[in-house]
Amino acid sequence: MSDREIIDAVIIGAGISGMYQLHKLRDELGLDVKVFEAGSGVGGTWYWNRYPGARFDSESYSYGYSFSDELLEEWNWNEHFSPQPDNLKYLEFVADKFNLRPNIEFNTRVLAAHYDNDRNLWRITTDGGQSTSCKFLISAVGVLSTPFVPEIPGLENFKKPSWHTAEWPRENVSLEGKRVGVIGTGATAVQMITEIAKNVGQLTVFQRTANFCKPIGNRPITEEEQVQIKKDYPKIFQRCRETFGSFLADFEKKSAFDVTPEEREARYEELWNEPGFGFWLGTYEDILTDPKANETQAEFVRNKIRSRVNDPKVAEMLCPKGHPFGTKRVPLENGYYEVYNQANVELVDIKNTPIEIVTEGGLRTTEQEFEFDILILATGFDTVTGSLDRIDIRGRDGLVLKDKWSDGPKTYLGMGSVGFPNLFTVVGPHNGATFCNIPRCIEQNVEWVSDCIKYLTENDISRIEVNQDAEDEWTEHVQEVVKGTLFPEADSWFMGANIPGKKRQMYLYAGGSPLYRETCDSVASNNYEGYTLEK
Ligand code: NA7
Repeated sequence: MSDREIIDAVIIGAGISGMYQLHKLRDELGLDVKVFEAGSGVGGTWYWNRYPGARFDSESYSYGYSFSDELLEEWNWNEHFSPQPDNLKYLEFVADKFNLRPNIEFNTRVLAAHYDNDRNLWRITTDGGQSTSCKFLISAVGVLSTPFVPEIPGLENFKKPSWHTAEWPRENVSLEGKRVGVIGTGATAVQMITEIAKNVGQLTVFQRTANFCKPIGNRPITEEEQVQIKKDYPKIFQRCRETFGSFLADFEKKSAFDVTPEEREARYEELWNEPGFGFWLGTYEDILTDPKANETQAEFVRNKIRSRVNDPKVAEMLCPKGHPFGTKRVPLENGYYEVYNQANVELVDIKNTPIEIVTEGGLRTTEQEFEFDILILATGFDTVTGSLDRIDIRGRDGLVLKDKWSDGPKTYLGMGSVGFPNLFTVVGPHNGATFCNIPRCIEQNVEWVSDCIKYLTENDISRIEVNQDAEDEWTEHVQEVVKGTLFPEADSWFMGANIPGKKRQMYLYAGGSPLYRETCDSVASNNYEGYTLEK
């Protein structure tokens, strides 16, 4: 197979990161760039996740791109927490505004990327059977982009329609009057269940682990607010640069026990009623480190659930008990708990009464048989590493990335790995962008990579590779950061614990966005300390 072409850079994925990376490299550095995208359109997460109820859990105006004043001026968000159809329109608007599509090859999945040591080139093979060689390879594949379908016995036997939430049918499917089964109760399920419960005939939700959810506080943006938001953009983005997770909310600089129980309760109530993530990432600073402090907030949520769900037995099933509050992603909801007060909705605890087998028309637990017309899998993703693992990435001397990471990822800054020269893993494992109001950190990642490529180009450097000691230190630091926190106690996707057989460890960088940004900046200003650069 001969190279179709040799270009400066290939980007894998045309989601929020890939689109901005293309704009930076092509329009600011003047490079010859190609993006390969498996979908038929731009948008990544917001292209694939079309399930009813899908929306931002970040304030819309803190989530969009910040790099273009013109774009900020031209785009109006309709709701404080924008729904998927609007989010996709926004990303399509960005693609048109910056004329990104001509450099994107849609409906094209990257199968392999092999590094040619002699020529210092990456050779990319796609499912179209063609190959492209490039100097720089940037993976922008996202952290929640490989749907996970668990091995539930008999799943292949189900004869009626069934799909994963991230593969919601493009044609309009109506659930009206239908008997629907849903497996999973994560952030996706919480959004979807609330929406579909409005018109399904019968809904059966199979829950393995109850989650701590919190009201989203969404509403339309008024005209006056629109004007104010535009004025406030510099302040909004400045605020996001300073907070731990680049959200508008940030932890208080006090312990949950610095105040009286009454004051604490009042503060929880206030945060509960505020829109967004303040209740999770804007609470007392020891909530995610001190089990006793954590329990005060966990019990507050359980009491809220008990007050909203009529049947005390169902309420207890919905009360999370096996993991600390906030150690799994807190789903934001809008009437989720009240769904279980509907006569046509049933909650089934599959921790105590596991699914034995999926049948042709439903499923059987150890207790009961269920029949549906449609089965929806809201079972999450092979997160963070899943999409990289599915590409045959081979670096120097044929080193296979998936093999190198079989015992957990090893990276420097979550941006690169020893043995893989000229590869940048935007929002990769261990990257600060993984525990972040993601577009804020995507911009940081993309700008850092672009500056680095500019530096290499201007200095005639043909190859950049992570040093072993830098990788060892960062990889250890990523795990160190969560020692002494409660995160390791939860079976979360943060810990890789949602995928059977996956190494259990922290896959995200939880040191906070400001520290991550500072570290990246310092590496760059010290001539890419921790890397070897070769002419
Ligand atoms: P999540 O948060 O990983 O949730 C997946 C759900 O599927 C969760 O309730 C799981 O239960 C359940 N699940 C997974 N495997 C099984 C099996 N084998 N049997 C029964 N139930 C299962 O994915 P989401 O899509 O909701 O959210 C992902 C992220 O997207 C979210 O964090 C936001 O950042 C946006 P479990 O809790 O593992 O017991």
